[in-house]
Formats: sequence, structure tokens, C-alpha cells
Amino acid sequence: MLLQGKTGLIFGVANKRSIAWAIAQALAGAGARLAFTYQGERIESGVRELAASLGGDGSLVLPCDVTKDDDLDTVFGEVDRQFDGLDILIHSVAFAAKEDLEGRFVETGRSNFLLAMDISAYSLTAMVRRAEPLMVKRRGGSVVTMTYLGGERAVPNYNVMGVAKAALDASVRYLAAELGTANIRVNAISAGPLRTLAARAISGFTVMEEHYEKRAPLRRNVDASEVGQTALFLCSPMATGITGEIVHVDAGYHAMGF
Ligand code: NAD
Ligand code: IMJ
Repeated sequence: MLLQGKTGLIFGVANKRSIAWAIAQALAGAGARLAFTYQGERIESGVRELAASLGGDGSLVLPCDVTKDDDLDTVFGEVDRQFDGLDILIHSVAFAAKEDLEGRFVETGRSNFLLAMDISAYSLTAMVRRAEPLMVKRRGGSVVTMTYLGGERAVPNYNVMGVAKAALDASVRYLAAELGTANIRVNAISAGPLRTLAARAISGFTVMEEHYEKRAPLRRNVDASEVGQTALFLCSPMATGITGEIVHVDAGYHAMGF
């Protein structure tokens, strides 16, 4: 039980396929007590059912649109009231307008660019600022966010999301640099393609999965539980020396040049 007595807050569960849910199962399996946020009433009952299925009291499930400062204030206030501090923060949230995930990146308009940056990159800093005093109460903490290779290389159609992931990756390094003195570690997991809500909508997703199967050193795709296990490692005492890092959980795909 690597996380016995630890508390965690997870942003980004939409359904059972969400990467955040695979992370939640891994953390709960290691003994962590978890709180969840969801975006929009449409998914509230689904997220409540998932949270309850973990056992525990499953009761700390709160609404949060990460573009709303008031929502974030309420979530961290409530988590502090119920948990009296926080050890683990999971950020697994991204959004860009669908029309910007196809066609030419150069056509991206200003407001859609800012929306993708706000939800997919700035939200990490907005969360970490609010988590800091709660983690200081616990003499440290671990923050994990989800990123993708499209922030390091130009991946067809990833477009404005790639620019947002580059900003997210840089945010991981700046946050790690600043919060290290408080013993708060900040890392990212760069996952290979996974069939979630945020991926199935993409045209050509099957072609990309097949490409990974042919090219990745392990000659296969990864599954969400492998991402969950890596998040557990990063949040556990086994990773106390790791911060400011991007861990690729992609069957080695990123290591290839051609
Ligand atoms: P998902 O659709 O299950 O999760 C995305 C989450 O973002 C949803 O829960 C959604 O409610 C939330 N979200 C969007 N806008 C929000 C807002 N304004 N406020 C609050 N929440 C909001 O899909 P996923 O694949 O699990 O995505 C999770 C993370 O993993 C994302 O950062 C994504 O970029 C990253 N990622 C996904 C893949 C993949 O292939 N699926 C690969 C690498 C990285
Ligand atoms: C998304 C778009 C284009 C190419 C893509 C992806 N590749 C992968 C993804 C190659 C792996 C999935 N991914 C890593 C994401 O971060 C997806 C983010 C996303 C997805 C949607 C779909 C529905 C929508 N907006 C979105 N915003 C962000 O309306």
C-alpha cells in the first residue's frame, strides 16, 4: 500500500475510458483517499457512480469548469475542509475547438487559440497555486499532468493542442523549479494514443494506432492501466527524486527518428 494515508484530487474523469479514471484506480488501489471534479451536469451521475465504485465514502465529487476561478477556489476550499491538506494532484484536462484539430494550424483564430491554452495549459498553474498551501500542510506533494508528443514534435492535426502541450510541458518545469523548496514535485506523463472520448472523435485515429504498432520499439500500443501505474509510481515514495520530468508511456515511440 504505497499511498496509505495519502489524499488525492483528480481533475478530468469524464467516463470509464478517461485516463484520469485509470489513474484513480491505480492510486485508490494503493490506499489513497480521493476526491474528483467533473465538468458539466451531463456527466455528474456517471462520475459519482465511478467514485462510489472505489469503495471509501466516494462522496467528494465536485463540479469544476477549469476556466472559472470561482469553481477552482470552491474545489480547493472544500478539499482542504474535508481532507485537511493534500498529497496528490492529478491534472488530466484538455480541450480545443474541434475545427482546430483538422486542417491548417495557421488558420487558428485568436479566441480558439486562447481557449485551448486556458483549458489545456494555464489550468495546471491555476490548480498548483491553490494546491500549494494544502501540500505544505503535508510537508510536500506530487502533481502529475497528462501531455502528448505533439507538444515536442509537429504531429498531423494536433495543431493548436500541440502548442498548448508545449506550454504545459514548460509549465511543469517552471512549477517544479519553484515548488521544489516546498518538497512539491511536478511531473508529466506523455501517453501514446488511447481510445478515450478526447481521441475517438479524431479522424484518422485508427491509422495512428496502427502506425504506433508498426513503429514503436515494443510494437504495440499502451493501455490506460500502464499510464495509471506510472502515475502511481510518480506519486509514491519510489519517485521522491523525480521532478520537472516528462515520462513517456508510449511503448518507446518517442525514441524513434524514423
Ligand atoms: P477525456 O475526454 O476522458 O478527458 C478529458 C477531460 O477534460 C474530460 O474529463 C473533460 O471533462 C475535461 N475538460 C475539458 N474541458 C474542461 C473544462 N473547461 N473544465 C474542466 N474539465 C474539462 O480524454 P483523455 O484522453 O482521458 O484526456 C485526458 C488528458 O490526457 C488530456 O490532457 C489529453 O490531452 C491527455 N492525453 C490523451 C491521450 C490520448 O490519446 N487519449 C494521449 C496523450 C495525452
Ligand atoms: C487529437 C487531435 C489530433 C491528433 C491527435 C489527438 N492525436 C492524439 C490525440 C494524434 C493522440 C489525442 N490527444 C493526445 C489529445 O490531447 C486530445 C485532445 C482533444 C480532443 C478533442 C476532441 C473533441 C473536441 N475537442 C478536443 N480537444 C482536445 O471537440
